[in-house]
Amino acid sequence: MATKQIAVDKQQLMEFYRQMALIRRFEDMCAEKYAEGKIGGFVHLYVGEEAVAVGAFSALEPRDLIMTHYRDHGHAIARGVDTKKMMAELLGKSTGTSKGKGGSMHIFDASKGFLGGYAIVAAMLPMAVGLAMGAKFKKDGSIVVCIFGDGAMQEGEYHESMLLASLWNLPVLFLLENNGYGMGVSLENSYPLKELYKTAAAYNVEAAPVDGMDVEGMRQGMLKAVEYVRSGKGPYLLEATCYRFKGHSMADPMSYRTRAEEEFWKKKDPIASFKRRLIAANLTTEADIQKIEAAVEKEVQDAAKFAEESPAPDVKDLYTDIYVE
Ligand SMILES: Cc1ncc(C[n+]2csc(CCOP(=O)(O)OP(=O)(O)O)c2C)c(N)n1
Ligand SMILES: [Mg+2]
Repeated sequence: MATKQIAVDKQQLMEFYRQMALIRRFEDMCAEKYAEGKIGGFVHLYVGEEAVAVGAFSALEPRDLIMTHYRDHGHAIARGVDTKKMMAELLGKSTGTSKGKGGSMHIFDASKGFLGGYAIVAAMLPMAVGLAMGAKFKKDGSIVVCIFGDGAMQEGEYHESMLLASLWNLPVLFLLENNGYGMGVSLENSYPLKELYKTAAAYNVEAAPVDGMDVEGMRQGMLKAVEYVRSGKGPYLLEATCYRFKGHSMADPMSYRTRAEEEFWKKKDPIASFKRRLIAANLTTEADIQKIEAAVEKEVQDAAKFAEESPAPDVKDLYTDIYVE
């Protein structure tokens, strides 16, 4: 493995912190705007899972392509999608990433290789396989990363996609976010296997588990997976164990899990624990962290202001960006 890539300098560690803090604060603002009735449709927050996106995407290159599910704000931010355009999209404004026509579940920015949030569980898995087939034909060295949940893993598309990706030796990295729940149903009550990465063996696909609450661990697990896929060895399944601190969507009272379980996971908070590690290793100070938090606060306030002040799409826009004019 390319060890020089693993060595992360102080600046990069602080950047991991900034990105995770930005995602957390952005999500809090989404909750506020949702409560004010300014966001239509569903909003699924990524709070608690920040280390997965930030650690994972730090191992990618700009030419790589990403597809994900509806819990997509954190992924988009970690990929560098503009937070102003994202907030405008959430508020249905014409300045949004998809001119306000996609909303929370469909953040899309082709310039960043970020090919969408998808609302239909597991629907992006076969599409990612198609993209990977394209990458293989083009021989451009890119890989495709497809993010999906433990609930999606139980859909037929997962198994079909693993089968074809393996059979055709495609450059696709399946990144499974195992947060233990699909809506209000626990993995325990819905699947007979705890270690989901083991399902890859049925398709002769290389796989590994990784701690999704640890941003540095995530990066290392991803670097190994990315190197494998990019070198042409075929698909890879990386299972990140994590926990969503909030409900499935904003409309979820979370009556299906105990407060004790939530407390157990909150002790592993990926941002708080990373901050403790950085300070203990003398890599940063409380004052430096405060500076980052202040910059993050400003960015999110600016994003909210931009979104609020942006115009709604025009009625005539109902007839644009569609297949048939
Ligand atoms: C095909 C399909 N079936 C059901 C739903 C309703 N639904 C939305 S999210 C979800 C749970 C998915 O859980 P998981 O894949 O673990 O992702 P997580 O929400 O935990 O991030 C379900 C069943 C849907 N959107 N699409
Ligand atoms: Mg889940």
